[in-house]
Order: sequence, then C-alpha cells, then structure tokens
Amino acid sequence: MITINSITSLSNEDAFNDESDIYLYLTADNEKQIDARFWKFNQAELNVPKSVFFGKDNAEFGDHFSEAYNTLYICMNRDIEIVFEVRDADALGAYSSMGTVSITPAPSETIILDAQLTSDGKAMISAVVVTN
Ligand SMILES: [Ca+2]
Ligand SMILES: [Ca+2]
Repeated sequence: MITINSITSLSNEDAFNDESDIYLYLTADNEKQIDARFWKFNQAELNVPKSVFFGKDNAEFGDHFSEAYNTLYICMNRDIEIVFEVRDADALGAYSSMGTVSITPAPSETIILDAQLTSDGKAMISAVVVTN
C-alpha cells in the first residue's frame, strides 16, 4: 500500500525561473503506477508542500475518482524496487526530472518518507509504504 501525502518543489525547472509543474512518476518493479494523469500541480511555489489527491489540481485526466484519495493498493512481489520520481511537466509530454527516491521494502515493513529529499535535491516527497 502506497500513500502519497505531499510533493514539494525545491527548484524552478522552467526557463526564466518559471515555477515547476510537478507530478509524481512512480514505478514498482519498473511498472508505471502513477503519473501526471493521477495528479499534477502547475506552477508549484518553492518550499510549499502540495497535498496529493488523485484527480485533483491539474491532473491530466481530470477528476475521475469517486472520492478524494491518495492511496494506491498494488500487488507486489517480494523485494521489488519502488521508485518515486518527481517531474516537472513541460509541453507535449516532455518533462524534466527533479530526482528520485528509491526503496525496496521487506515484507511486513513500513517505510515512512518524511519530506525525503530526492537524489538531486530538487524536490521532497512525503509518503508511506506498507507491505504485508
Ligand atoms: Ca511552469
Ligand atoms: Ca514545466
């Protein structure tokens, strides 16, 4: 179970210091689970955590969810790698990576990312991953 609480931009990735248009690209075992269709926030101010709710803000597919939620239930094999990548969306499906956080939870483990810096320090992720 993966709950995404918030994403914070720490870097303006667009030209002329324009604010990043952040979304989360999440893979489990190299399979895409979450992308800009689920949630995106355009023009995210620096250092302001943005709460993630699927379908809200600037999600590319709009709000097709019956209620506000931010938890994904996926079937995971043991010891698979989950990669959280924060991206700045650009035109025509292009993007700039704002770094990754990678975890490989053990069975029955709870991993809490509490404003975890991404690999290049351009964003922070708050999320909780619980495995059975
Ligand atoms: Ca922008
Ligand atoms: Ca952008």
